[in-house]
Amino acid sequence: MALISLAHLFVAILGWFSLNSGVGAVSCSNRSTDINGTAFPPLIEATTEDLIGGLEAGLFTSVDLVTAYTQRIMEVNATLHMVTQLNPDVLSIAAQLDGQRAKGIVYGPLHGIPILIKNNIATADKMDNTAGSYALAGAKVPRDSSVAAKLRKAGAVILGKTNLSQWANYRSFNSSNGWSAIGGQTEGAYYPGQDPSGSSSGSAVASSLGLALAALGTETDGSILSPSDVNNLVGIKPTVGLTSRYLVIPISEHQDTVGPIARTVKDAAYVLAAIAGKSAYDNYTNAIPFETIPDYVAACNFSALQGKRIGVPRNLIDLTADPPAAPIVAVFDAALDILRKAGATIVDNTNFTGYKALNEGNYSNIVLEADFISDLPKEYLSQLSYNPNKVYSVADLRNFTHAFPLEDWPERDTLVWDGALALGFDNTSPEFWSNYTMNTYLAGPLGVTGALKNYSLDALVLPTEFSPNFPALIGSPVITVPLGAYPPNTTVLLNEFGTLNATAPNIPFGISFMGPHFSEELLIGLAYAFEQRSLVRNTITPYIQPVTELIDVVDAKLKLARP
Ligand SMILES: *[C@@H]1O[C@H](CO)[C@@H](O)[C@H](O)[C@H]1NC(C)=O
Ligand SMILES: *[C@@H]1O[C@H](CO)[C@@H](O)[C@H](O)[C@H]1NC(C)=O
Ligand SMILES: *[C@@H]1O[C@H](CO)[C@@H](O)[C@H](O)[C@H]1NC(C)=O
Ligand SMILES: *[C@@H]1O[C@H](CO)[C@@H](O)[C@H](O)[C@H]1NC(C)=O
Ligand SMILES: *[C@@H]1O[C@H](CO)[C@@H](O)[C@H](O)[C@H]1NC(C)=O
Ligand SMILES: *[C@@H]1O[C@H](CO)[C@@H](O)[C@H](O)[C@H]1NC(C)=O
Ligand SMILES: *[C@@H]1O[C@H](CO)[C@@H](O)[C@H](O)[C@H]1NC(C)=O
Ligand SMILES: *[C@@H]1O[C@H](CO)[C@@H](O)[C@H](O)[C@H]1NC(C)=O
Ligand SMILES: *[C@@H]1O[C@H](CO)[C@@H](O)[C@H](O)[C@H]1NC(C)=O
Ligand SMILES: *[C@@H]1O[C@H](CO)[C@@H](O)[C@H](O)[C@H]1NC(C)=O
Ligand SMILES: *[C@@H]1O[C@H](CO)[C@@H](O)[C@H](O)[C@H]1NC(C)=O
Ligand SMILES: CC(=O)N[C@H]1CO[C@H](CO)[C@@H](O)[C@@H]1O
Repeated sequence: MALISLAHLFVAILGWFSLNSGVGAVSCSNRSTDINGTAFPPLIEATTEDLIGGLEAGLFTSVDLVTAYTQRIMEVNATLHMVTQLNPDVLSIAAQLDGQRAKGIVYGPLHGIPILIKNNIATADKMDNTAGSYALAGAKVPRDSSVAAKLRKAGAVILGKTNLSQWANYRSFNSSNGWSAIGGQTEGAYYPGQDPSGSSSGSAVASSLGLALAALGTETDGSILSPSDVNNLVGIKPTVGLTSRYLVIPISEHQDTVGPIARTVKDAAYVLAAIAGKSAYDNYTNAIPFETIPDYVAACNFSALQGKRIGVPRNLIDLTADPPAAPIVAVFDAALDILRKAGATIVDNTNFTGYKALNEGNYSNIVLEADFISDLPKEYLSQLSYNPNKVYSVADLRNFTHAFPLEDWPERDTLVWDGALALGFDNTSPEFWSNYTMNTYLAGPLGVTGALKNYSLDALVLPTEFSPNFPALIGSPVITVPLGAYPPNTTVLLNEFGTLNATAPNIPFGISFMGPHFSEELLIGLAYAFEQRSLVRNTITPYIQPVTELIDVVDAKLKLARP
């Protein structure tokens, strides 16, 4: 359900660009965001605890929050295309949650707090779930996906659906990150025409601008981590099986996972706590090793790095990579000193010895192709209660896409599906199993789990650009935290499709913490301790921001009440 595209970039020297040139920019307003004389942060910074505090104090309601976020979405959506659909019932849902809070009924910390979800996570309501394709427009599911149901049970308000790289980037070799036929082209907010990365592009752009508290993304290989990386965010890619994939449009049962994309580690921890846990509909969740899910919010401990051994698999850092990694690596190396000062021991060159064989082999492509051929029909298409275009297989989907002009074929090809269909086997075959075994051996014992064991490490760190692949193949967790941004003298480079600015001044990047399966509690602690010591996020300013704040909504309401 989610892959980033390999970024082989054309170099286009578009000259120097000074920051804050302000194309449609409304940044750094000094306007007070106080509500009724009580200090309240701007929504681009407001945390879960700020929102809980405001709701509990009666400074605003969940309806006010929904109203403010909706107005913010409308302010920037025409430029950034990050939200494809708003929940038409959202105001009545918020009003109901407000009523319950007034009676002292609070489902949990997220009670009444708006969250956006990626347009491949199904909800049994008036919203579509399409992976951005007209093939699934109007299709219906029998019930909520497990994660949507868990969000509702936690009291969260599902505000709308976010745009994505179509089919979570599992269709084409020549499309662009964040493009879908239904959602158009998502762009990032840190540079005009910014490649938002993907495939959870809209979730990341929406979180980055405070268009909801946070958003859910999905990842198969990089699709939470990479958009979080370039949009100045915290992304948690959970262990495969910690969050249920039931009624999430799949790519690979072995690699798909659902996780939060948020502005702070603690916000991400609140959302992960709401969606983690067993589901009768996804038996990979039976692998969860704890009776009760750990307290991820309590794991946010400023001292968590004290005494930890942290490795750097240096051979994954490719200095010849596109986009150019040198500015990132310089900031990353400086960050290692922050970890040391926080009491961690850094063990450098804990290299992943499987790197070369993994890159030279084709095992991981074969695993995804065979999984997709099996999983899309079995786990999703056959589960639909209404399938208007009668798309039941990858072959049907290819035919639909080739025949439907808005799918932009052949301009954007379907070579990924063509390859999967040509493979000739699915994930029940012996060929699949031998490839899967090689893949997980090279990425595990000769990769993540091997390095952790051989060097007696608690965790590993990498610039996020290089972190997704090994953990993806073995289903182990990763958390990315903001680290820095490209400097003003950065040369602007286009994406491969030639339509977006993939590297440019002010485009953010992050640092990733990786650990063993189900080590989210540990990783959240490490990520939080780093975040609180570096506090990078609020030093990087988007070129475009909405201006609506809660105070505007509350004022308008008071004026209405007393004209
Ligand atoms: C905000 O305040 C600072 C310091 O008072 C001032 O330099 C800056 O120009 C103000 N910015 C705006 C957008 O008013
Ligand atoms: C807002 O302030 C007024 C006057 O200070 C006070 O009466 C009212 O209770 C406050 N409302 C909220 C929601 O805090
Ligand atoms: C987002 O923008 C697109 C393009 O302008 C528009 O068609 C769509 O309706 C907008 N989405 C929302 C939720 O308003
Ligand atoms: C990419 O950046 C260049 C240079 O700043 C700018 O002229 C161009 O409009 C941007 N591309 C898009 C798609 O906005
Ligand atoms: C998991 O569920 C699938 C059906 O969704 C079933 O085919 C498979 O046998 C189950 N596996 C285990 C280990 O229970
Ligand atoms: C925070 O971490 C430190 C160092 O590991 C530990 O001593 C302390 O007990 C932790 N605090 C909490 C509240 O868990
Ligand atoms: C690890 O990789 C780095 C970068 O490729 C290399 O310089 C170093 O020699 C390697 N160390 C070991 C122990 O293999
Ligand atoms: C796809 O379309 C081709 C040509 O129109 C047709 O021959 C074939 O049967 C179709 N395949 C499926 C799976 O519908
Ligand atoms: C994408 O690739 C297809 C062939 O696979 C080609 O027909 C199409 O022109 C390409 N699109 C672009 C924008 O290069
Ligand atoms: C992987 O799949 C290919 C078929 O595409 C097969 O030839 C090969 O034997 C499989 N196993 C390994 C370990 O390569
Ligand atoms: C940008 O400036 C830095 C520091 O002055 C310098 O090291 C770097 O080479 C420059 N980069 C480019 C692309 O000119
Ligand atoms: C549902 C929705 O919002 N669709 C819009 C997404 O963006 C494209 C292109 O900008 C529009 O044409 C759609 O109407």
